[in-house]
Amino acid sequence: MRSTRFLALAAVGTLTGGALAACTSDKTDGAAAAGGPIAVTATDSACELARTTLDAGTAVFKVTNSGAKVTEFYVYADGDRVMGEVENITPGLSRELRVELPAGAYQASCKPGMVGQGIRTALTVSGSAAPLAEDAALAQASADYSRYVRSQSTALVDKTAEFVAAVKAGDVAKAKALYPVARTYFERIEPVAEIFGDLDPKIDGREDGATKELPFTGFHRLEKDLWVGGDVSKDGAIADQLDADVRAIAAKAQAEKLSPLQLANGAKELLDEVANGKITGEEDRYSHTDLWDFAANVEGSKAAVAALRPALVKRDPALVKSIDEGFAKVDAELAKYRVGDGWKLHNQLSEAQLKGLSDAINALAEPISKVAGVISGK
Ligand SMILES: [Cu+2]
Repeated sequence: MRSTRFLALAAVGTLTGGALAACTSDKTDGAAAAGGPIAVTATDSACELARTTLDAGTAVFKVTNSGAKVTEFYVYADGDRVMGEVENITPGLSRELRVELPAGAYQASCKPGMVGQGIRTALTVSGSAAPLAEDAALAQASADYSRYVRSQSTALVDKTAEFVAAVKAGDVAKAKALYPVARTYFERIEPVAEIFGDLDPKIDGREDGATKELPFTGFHRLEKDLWVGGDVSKDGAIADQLDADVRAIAAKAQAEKLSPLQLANGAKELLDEVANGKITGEEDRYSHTDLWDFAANVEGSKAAVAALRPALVKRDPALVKSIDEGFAKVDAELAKYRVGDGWKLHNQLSEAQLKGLSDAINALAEPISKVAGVISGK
């Protein structure tokens, strides 16, 4: 689960730069633009797409934030199933999103401030295109990654049940020890979790993101009660709800088959999670166990890349080399803070040490962001 709080702060910092960004319209009509990226101009009150009728296949959206708020862009299928998303587009910035879309009806959505249903536009996709998974190596990537999701989600259910049992037994010390461990299984498969709408915020939402419809529940609610109040005697219902939500998301994740582009996008999203939630200490603000999540996000990203590896090696061996180097640097940086089976607490790290971690993540994010383009050939 990403945060909105720290992103709001980031937005303030970039306001001046953002205001200079010209609100250029890339509107081109018809055939001339058919092959190129679809320009999306996002402001605080509008979400303009240069085209809304697309050919089946890989669609490339180029989202430019011309507003003052941090925004994000989603492509939804029926029932608000997320086909693809790109978050944290700060004012003045452009980011690309590649999504494989078979013929059908979809909705595009910009979410200024990264909240709510967003500003929606209907998308119509027609015709047919060979799915990327027709390529044997890419089909294999999806199958391999599904196996990873199955193993992680099974462990997530088990470890969450142990954590929940400790909470319900009022064993604060045991619950505190199990909290970061149970979470690692969730954080590894977070891009899959985010496909399923409200389950992710129910399990992993923060207090400042809570609403009337989605009150403060899940891991972080119990984290607060364990670390701040030291009292979970009234949390039986919250604990049961977390157990049920985790079982529900695990069942859905196991039934899901991620497309090769969802794997590629997920590998990048996990690093964005690290940059925005973990380096800042935002995610585990009461327990300061952020480095457990940090390592899990990196491992999840690595697993997605590993699944895509045979396909990537064929298409761009140099990219694979720089990704490997990037992961090795992150691992070396992280290893400095290993303590037994776990990690140092976030508040035990100096600014300089956090900067070292942040630099390594940013250096890795650069080649990882190219994976989707290489996979889709677009
Ligand atoms: Cu999270």
